[in-house]
Amino acid sequence: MAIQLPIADDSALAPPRDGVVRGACPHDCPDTCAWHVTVENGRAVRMAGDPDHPFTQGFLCAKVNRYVERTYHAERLLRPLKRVGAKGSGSFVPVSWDEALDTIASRLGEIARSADGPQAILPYSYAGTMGMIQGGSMDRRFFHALGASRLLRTICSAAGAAGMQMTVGANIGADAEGIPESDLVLLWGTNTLTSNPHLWPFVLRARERGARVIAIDPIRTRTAAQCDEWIAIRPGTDAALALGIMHVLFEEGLEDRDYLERHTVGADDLRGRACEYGPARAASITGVAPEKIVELARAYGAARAAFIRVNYGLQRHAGGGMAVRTIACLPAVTGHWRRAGGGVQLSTSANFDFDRHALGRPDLGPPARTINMIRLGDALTRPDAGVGGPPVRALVVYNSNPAVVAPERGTVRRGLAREDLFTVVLDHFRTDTADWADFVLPATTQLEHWDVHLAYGHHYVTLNRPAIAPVGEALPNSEIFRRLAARMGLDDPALRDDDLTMIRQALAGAGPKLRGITLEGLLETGWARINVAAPFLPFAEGGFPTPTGKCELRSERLAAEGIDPLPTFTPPYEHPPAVPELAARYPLTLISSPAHQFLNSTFVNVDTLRRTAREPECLLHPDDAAARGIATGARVRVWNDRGSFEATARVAPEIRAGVAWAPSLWWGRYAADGRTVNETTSQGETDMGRGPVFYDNLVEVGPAESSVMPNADRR
Ligand SMILES: Nc1nc2c(c(=O)[nH]1)N[C@H]1C(S)=C(S)[C@@H](COP(=O)(O)OP(=O)(O)OC[C@H]3O[C@@H](n4cnc5c(=O)[nH]c(N)nc54)[C@H](O)[C@@H]3O)O[C@H]1N2
Ligand SMILES: Nc1nc2c(c(=O)[nH]1)N[C@H]1C(S)=C(S)[C@@H](COP(=O)(O)OP(=O)(O)OC[C@H]3O[C@@H](n4cnc5c(=O)[nH]c(N)nc54)[C@H](O)[C@@H]3O)O[C@H]1N2
Ligand code: SF4
Ligand SMILES: [Mo]
Repeated sequence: MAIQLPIADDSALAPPRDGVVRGACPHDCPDTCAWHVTVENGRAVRMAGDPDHPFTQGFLCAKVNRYVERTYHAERLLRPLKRVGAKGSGSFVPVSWDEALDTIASRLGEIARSADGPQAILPYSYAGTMGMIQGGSMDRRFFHALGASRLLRTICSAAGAAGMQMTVGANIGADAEGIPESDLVLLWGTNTLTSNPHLWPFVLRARERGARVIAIDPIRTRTAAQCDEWIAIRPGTDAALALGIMHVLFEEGLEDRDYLERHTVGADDLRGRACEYGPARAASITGVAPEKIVELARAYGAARAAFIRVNYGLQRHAGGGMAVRTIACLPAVTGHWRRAGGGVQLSTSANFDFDRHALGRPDLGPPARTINMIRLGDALTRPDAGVGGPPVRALVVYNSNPAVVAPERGTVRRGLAREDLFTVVLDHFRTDTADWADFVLPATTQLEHWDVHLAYGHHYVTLNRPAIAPVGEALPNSEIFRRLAARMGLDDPALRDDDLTMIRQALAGAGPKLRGITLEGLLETGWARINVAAPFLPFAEGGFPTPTGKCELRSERLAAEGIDPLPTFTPPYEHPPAVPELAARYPLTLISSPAHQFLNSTFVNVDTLRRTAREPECLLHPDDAAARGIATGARVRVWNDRGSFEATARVAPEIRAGVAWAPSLWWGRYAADGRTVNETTSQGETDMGRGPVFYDNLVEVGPAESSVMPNADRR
C-alpha cells in the first residue's frame, strides 16, 4: 500500500539546523510525554515537556531531563561492531554496515535453510521504545516473512492485562484527568512519583478539594510517604484485601444494587465469595489489621467516586492476574464507574486501536511456534523445556536488555554464552546483553527517527519527529530490518515501506477511537486526543466489552480455562505460610521494583543519574537487619537456590518486616560482583497471561563474607 505524501517538499520534514521540534518520549512509562527539543546548529541542546499537553503539563521526569546527555554519551555506539574475542569477553572491532549486514544475512539464511529451519531464529524485543514504528513494524514484518519463532511479549503487563480483560473486557479504565473529581484515591501497588509522575498533579488537585490519598504497598515508597496513609500489605495478598473490602461493602449494604443488577453478571456469586473473607481472615492473609480493613471498606463505600490507580507492581506474583481482576471488581460493586474520578485504571492502552495487523503483517510468513520471553533462559539452555521444535540457534535482540531484565539471570547468561548461538544486538549502548553478541548494531534514539505513540496512562496519540540527524552511523530499527530483508532476498513490497508510510498505514486502518487522526494533523499539532470524552467514563453506563457485555464478576471464560471463575486469593508461589520449609531457609520476600533514577535497565550508564542511585542496594526493616547483624553501609549478599548478588545494606523502617527491597535494574558491569537482582528471580509464570513473578521471590540476606553460597559459580 504505497501512499503518496501530500507534503510537496520532503525537506520540510527533515530535522532543522535550528529550531524547536516536537516529539514523544519513547519510554515504557504510562505518561508518554509530549516533548519539545531545542536544536542549535544541528545539535539537540535542550528538552522540555510540552506546556500545552494536558497530561505532560510542561515537565519531564528526572531521567528524561538527561536525554540529551544520554544521546551524546561518550559511549554511544557509533558504528557496527563485530566480535573478535571470546564470547562474552566484550572484545569487538568496528566494521562497515555492509560487512555486518552481509554476514548477519548469510548466517540467518544458513540457519533458515538448515534442517532446523527458520524457527531456530528468535527475535527478542520489548519496550526500549514503545513506538509503533521502531517497536513493532518492519521488525515484525521481517521476522514474519522469515518464518522465525514468535515471541510472547509478557515480561511486564501480561497478568494484569488478562485480569482486566476477564473482568471489564479490555485493558482500559478510568481517566486520570477525572481524578480531581475524586474524593478517595487509592494508589495500589504503584510508586506513582517514580513510575507515573504526571499522575501526581491530578492527585494533588483531588487532595486540595478534600480527597484522602492512600498508598497500599509493602514499601513506604517516596509516593507512600507523600500520601495521607500507607497500608503496608504483605506482598502478593492484594486479592484478599479487595475481598475483605467487598465483604464489608456487602455486609453493610454499601453496594450499588442498581449498578450491580444492570451492568454486572455474578453479583450474587461474588457476594457469596466475599462472605468467606471476613476482616479477620483477610487480615490474617494480608497482614493488615482487621479494623483497618473495615475502615478502608467504609471509606470506599462512602466515597462518591473513588479512583483506584492499580499498577503493574502488584501483579508480579503467582496470583497477579487474579489480584488485578479482584480489585477491578470493586468499582462495579459500588457503582463508582458512573462518576468522573471513579473507577479503576491499570492501563489505557487498549483504547489505541492502531491497525497492528497492517504494521506487523503476520500474514507475510507461515505460522510459527511461540516462545514466552520470560522463559528465555529455558529456551536457550533446555530446548526440551516445554518449548518444542528446533533449538534456538540465532537470537536477534532489540529494544531490550535480557541479560539484565529477564528472570533467572544465571540461566539466561549460560544460554547467551553458548558458542553455537549466533547473537545480534541492536542498541544505543554496549549493554550487558551486547557483551555476549556476535554483532552489535548502532540504533538511533528518539531524537533521530520517526515514530507514533499510544499511551498507557492517558488518552493522547503523539507523533515523534526526528530532531537531529542520526549520531554516528546509527540507523533506525526499521531501516536495519529493511536492509536485512533486502539482503536476504525477502521481496514482499511491504518490506520496503518507509517509516512515514507505515505511520499512515497504522492510522488509516485504525479503529473508531483513532478515526480522523492523521499524519498531516499530527504534523500540525504534535498530539491528538483519541475519540473519547474528557474525562472518559468508559463504563458509566455499562457497555463492557466482555462476551456478556457486562462486568464479569463471575467469568465463564476463566472457568473454561480451569481457573476459579470468581475472585479469590491465589497465594504467591513463595508465600511464606504456604512453603514453610523454603521460608525457613529464605525468609525475606525480595521486591526489585525500579529505582527512581532508572527506567528498567535504561539510564544506568548515565553518570549523573547513576551517582544519585549510588550503587546496588538492599533495604531491610530494622528488625530483619538486627537479627542478621547488618547495619547500614554493610556489604551484604542476597541469595536463594537460583543465585545471588551483592549489595550495600540500608536499614529502613519504611520497609515492611519480612520484605527486602533492591531498587533496580542495575547492570552487572556497575556492580562490584558483576551480578544483579535477577540472579535470584524465577522463570515462574503467573496464573493468567503467562507473565513474570519478579516479586514472588524468597531470599536470605547476610553479611557478604559469611553467607553460605550454594551457587557460587552460576554465572
Ligand atoms: N522511574 C521509572 N519509571 C518507570 C519504570 C522504571 O523502571 N523507572 N518502569 C516503567 C514500567 S516498564 C512499568 S511496568 C511501570 C511500573 O510501575 P509500577 O506499576 O508502579 O510498578 P513497580 O514499580 O514495579 O511496583 C510498584 C510498587 O508495587 C509494590 N509492590 C510489589 N509487590 C506488591 C504487592 O504484592 N502488593 C502491593 N500492593 N504492592 C506491591 C512495590 O513495592 C512498588 O512500590 O513503571 C514505568 N515507569
Ligand atoms: N527483577 C526485575 N526485573 C524486571 C523488572 C522488575 O521490576 N524487577 N521489570 C520488568 C519490566 S516491568 C519490564 S517492562 C522489563 C523491561 O525490559 P526492557 O524492555 O528490556 O527494558 P530496558 O531495560 O529499558 O531495555 C531497553 C533497551 O532498549 C534499548 N533501546 C531503546 N530504544 C531503542 C531503539 O530505538 N532501538 C534499539 N535497538 N534499542 C533501543 C535501550 O538502550 C535499552 O538497552 O524488565 C522487567 N524486568
Ligand atoms: S515521565 Fe515517563 S513519559 Fe514522561 S519523560 Fe519521563 S519516562 Fe518519559
Ligand atoms: Mo514494564
